[in-house]
Parts: sequence; structure tokens; C-alpha cells
Amino acid sequence: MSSRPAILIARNIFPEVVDKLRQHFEVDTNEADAPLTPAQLAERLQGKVGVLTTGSERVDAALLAACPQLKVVANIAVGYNNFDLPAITAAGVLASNTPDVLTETTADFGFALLMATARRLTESEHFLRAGQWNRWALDMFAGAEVNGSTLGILGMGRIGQAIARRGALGFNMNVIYHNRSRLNAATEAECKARYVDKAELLKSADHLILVLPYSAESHHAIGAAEIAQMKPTATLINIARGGIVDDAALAVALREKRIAAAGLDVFEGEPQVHPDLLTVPNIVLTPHIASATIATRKAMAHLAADNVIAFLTEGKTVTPLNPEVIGQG
Ligand code: 8YV
Repeated sequence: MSSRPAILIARNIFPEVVDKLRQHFEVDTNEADAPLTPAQLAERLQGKVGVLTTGSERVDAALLAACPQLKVVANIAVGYNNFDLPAITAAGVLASNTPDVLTETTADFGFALLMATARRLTESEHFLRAGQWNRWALDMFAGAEVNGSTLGILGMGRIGQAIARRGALGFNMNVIYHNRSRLNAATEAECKARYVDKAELLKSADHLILVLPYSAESHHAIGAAEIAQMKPTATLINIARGGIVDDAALAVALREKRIAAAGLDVFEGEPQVHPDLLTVPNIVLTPHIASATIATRKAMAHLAADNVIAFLTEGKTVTPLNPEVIGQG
């Protein structure tokens, strides 16, 4: 029997990252890539000291109690609402995420989704593919202006700031934002973004993009009441997390044209998608791919691996969520 520590990679990742981990650990993989149920995850984690997770694995008090030998949980994502961080910290387990490496790529995608939604890209492509294009018309698929319009950003962390720069510098947009805490003046000036309260953000944005973390506090931050405050010509873009938007209320609002259109990369209960969202035309839907470039997904997997290696071989952290556990127990 090997004396090397054993870890689990809960979902399929790049072979080069698996090889890197195998230099240090006995590595169990999930090459079938089917998300593990909580019971399967607990079973696969027996005897393991570390795990690389994605948004499909929940790490909570029940899992930690079933896996008392676990020392580190490394999420291959910047968002970590699949972690019960207080429970992980209470168990003395190190948690990490993958900030920074996906910021620009995710902001690019946010802009792509905004452009596609405002300019009705998928709706017009479906029309063309269906053989319905038999003449050009002046108002055919006429959408909303992006350049020079007002971009509203809800959640102004790293990704929100990167989107603000794209809007202000690349598209000459008037950028307004709302966040739990206001940015310092230097960062606001650099992003060319103006802080407003949520009511003004909803009322003034031509395009509203959501980039805030999911929590009990942000659950349904955009529901029927908020949509009612938006311009009827506005677009709504969610690249943050499912559950921040009330998807059922959004489907009704889109059907009734209370706002012009929506672009969604994340969904409540994904990979399930609210059936009513699938039948409204004025929507662009993508399967949670905002960070999905090969380079960025590799960088995320490497960073998660580096967190596990640094912690288990040297007791060090790279991008910890709860650095206070170092030195505990
Ligand atoms: C991940 C994401 O790919 O980083 C995040 O928070 O949403 C995506 O970049 C996804 O969560 C899989 O873990």
C-alpha cells in the first residue's frame, strides 16, 4: 500500500493537471464525469485528504462529518456557493477557489452575451435557419443600441470592474453600478463607473448585467418587482448564478415584453432550465460557459491543483477562502 496521501478529482479535468497531481498524490478520478450524488461523493472521499470540486459538488457539514480525514477542498470556480464555508472552517478544513484567472475571460463573455441579447443574435439566426428569411426589411430584428447606452452592473467585484472597463472604454457607455460596498474613488475613476442605489440602477440601465455572488441575501435579487422598475426597452444579463433572478418571473416579463430581452448563462436548478424560458423568443440562453475558454479552464484547474499541492505538501495556501484554518488543530 502506498503511503502517499490520496485525493479525489470529483469531475473530469485536463490530463496535464491530473499528471501534475499524480506527482504528489494517489489520485482517484471521475472519468465518466457524471456529477456524484452526496452519498457517492462521501463514499469516494473515504481515505482521501483532498478534493477538487466544481459547482456540482456540495461540501457541507454532513459531508465533512462523513469524511473526517479531509483537509482541503479546492473549488474549480471563483463562486463557492456550493461550499458551506462556516462549516468547512469549523471542521478545520482549508477551502480555496479560483479568482483572477477567469476575470477577463468571464467579462468578455458577459459582453458577448450582452451584445447577442441586445442585437437579437440567436433569435435572428433561428429565423434564418428555419428558412423564414425571404426579404430584407428596415426594422428586421432591430434591437437595442449598445454603444453610448447606459450599462448597469449589479455586483462590482473583479468581474464587474472588468465589464465596466469594456463598456466605458470600448463602447463609450455610461457605466453605473450598485454593490454592497462602494468602490474607492480611484477604482471608480479607473473603471469610469458611478455608484447608484439599486432603485436608480434598475430605473436607468439600458442593459443590466448581474455579476454578484449568490447567497441568501442575493436570492431573487431580480424578481417581478425589480423587473417592473426597469425600462421596457432594457436587456437583463445574468452571468452570476442561478437563483439571483426569479426565472419564472423573468419568463412572464419577457413574454409580456415588460423588458425587451434577456441573456442567461446561469439558471435556477441548472442544468434544468425553467420550461417557460425555452419558449420565449427574446432570450439568449447558454449552458454556464462564461469562463469556458480552453486557456482559462486550464488555468482554473491548475490553480485548484496548486492549492491542494501547496497545502498538503508545504502547509501553504495560494488562493484560500479561509486562511484562518492554517495553524489550527
Ligand atoms: C465555473 C463559475 O466554471 O467560476 C465560477 O464561479 O461559475 C464557472 O467559472 C463553474 O462554476 C464550474 O465550477
